[in-house]
Amino acid sequence: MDTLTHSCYLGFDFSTQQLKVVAIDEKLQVICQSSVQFDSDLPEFRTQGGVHIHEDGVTVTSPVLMWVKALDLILEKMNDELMSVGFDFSHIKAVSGSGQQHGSVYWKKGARHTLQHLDPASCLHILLQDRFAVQDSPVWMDSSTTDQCRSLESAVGGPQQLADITGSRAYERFTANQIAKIHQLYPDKYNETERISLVSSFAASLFLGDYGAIDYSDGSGMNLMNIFSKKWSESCLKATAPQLAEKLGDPMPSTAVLGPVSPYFIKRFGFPVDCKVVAFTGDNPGSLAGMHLQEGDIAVSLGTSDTVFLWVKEPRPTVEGHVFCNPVHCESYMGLICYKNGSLTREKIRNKCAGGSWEDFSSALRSSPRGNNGNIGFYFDAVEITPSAVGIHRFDQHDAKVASFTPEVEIRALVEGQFLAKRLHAQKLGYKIVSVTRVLATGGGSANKDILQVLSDVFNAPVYTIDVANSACLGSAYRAMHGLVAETGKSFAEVVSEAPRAQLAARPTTGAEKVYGPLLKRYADLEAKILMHTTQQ
Ligand code: XUL
Repeated sequence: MDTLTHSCYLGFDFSTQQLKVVAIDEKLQVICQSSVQFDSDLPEFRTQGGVHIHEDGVTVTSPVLMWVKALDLILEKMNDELMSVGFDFSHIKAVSGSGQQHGSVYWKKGARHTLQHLDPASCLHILLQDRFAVQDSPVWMDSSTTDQCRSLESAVGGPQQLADITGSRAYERFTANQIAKIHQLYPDKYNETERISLVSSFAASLFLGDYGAIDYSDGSGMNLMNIFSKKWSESCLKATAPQLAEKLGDPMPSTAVLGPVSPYFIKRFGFPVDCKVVAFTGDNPGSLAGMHLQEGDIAVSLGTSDTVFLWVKEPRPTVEGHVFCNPVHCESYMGLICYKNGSLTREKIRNKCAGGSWEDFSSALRSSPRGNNGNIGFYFDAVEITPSAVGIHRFDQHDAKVASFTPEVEIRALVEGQFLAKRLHAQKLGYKIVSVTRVLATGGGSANKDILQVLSDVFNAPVYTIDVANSACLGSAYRAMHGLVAETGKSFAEVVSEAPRAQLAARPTTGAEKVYGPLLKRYADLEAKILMHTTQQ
């Protein structure tokens, strides 16, 4: 094998329940992968699903040392995995990674010095065991900071004003509100803190042997960074905690090379001296890279909850959804929208209207007209996130509220309604459908061709399916590769042009836009109505 094809790149994903790693070669082929499950591989930390849910039911944390120990473990495993395919750590040109978003790590004073002088004879979790001011890191599942959210919003003039600066209104899981809580409840721990990292930049720091910068994309999930100037917002910093800017360090582009891998990795594992650490980012931005989303694309993940990622050029932050800096293209943005009523609602309507059969559900979609003769439905069994509303609301072609639909109309109303909502809220965040737009569908629901045909018609764009089981991890490996050439102006799209392609699953039917353009307008008006009557059934 020649030296070029014998190089590889590592992508890590520090997610909620596990740490994963994937290695790719120069041709972007996955050569091997490994994972550590926190609950079962590290039972001494006694987590469930990788977290501790505290007695109050709203505080959710993970032990920071568990993440460190998981890295010790996965590197040992990966050594064997690489050997089994004829590689070893000396072939690695660059590493990057992603982490669950919003979670925070509090390094104790003196920890930087420790990171810079790690003894290669010992494990990371032993070397770093007393190096954190806060042992239990708050994670994205925490919802204990409502007071801090309201106070941050009022300090900057309200929720929309905060979204205008940081890309999102205040959310409990966002890092500013978690930091404010730590400062208020444990001022000593806050004062003992030398550096605050996100899960992503904490992981980068381990590889770097120094504090790794927070990247712009994951930094957008903090309610602290101005997503346009890409600097910490003075008013947000001030409203959160004292001396915060110095504890955060300056954010950096997501494509930046942070530096060479630390001597610890060279001596302990045999990484090459010129192996680079490319900025780590959040798992959702990592997935955008893993799916190689391009300008104008939208990714729709149809799972328990539905998630939408957007590539946006000119974002318009709102109080619904999030705008992050784009992880692979400095001048662009990414939108993220979460919908709570996803596959459980689709299954409920399938059970009620199609006798539990996806086949019958599909045939109802095939035999009903596009636009559903003007009938529109909203199906929010659980309180919806986007928009904030609840209940089942059905409207006929004259916008009159009706109590029920026939099974066939109900099935189409559900599917069209879910996709109209996605298009509506994506457009509200500044998303524009352009001639090259692709809709990338993932998740369990994307297996159904008839659902995908409705998706294609509603967006008037072709739908492609893509397997994203490892998207954040794979995206990190791609980003590691791109990071090495980003400075030369080479685009991420060029670097991943040889990566496995998404498969075309549906094309829009001729005339679809004539049906769904006007329907979208009506859907938006009706949605505004139900916001005011959220308890009606
Ligand atoms: C996004 C979010 C989660 C985490 C967990 O805002 O909170 O998706 O990133 O993986």
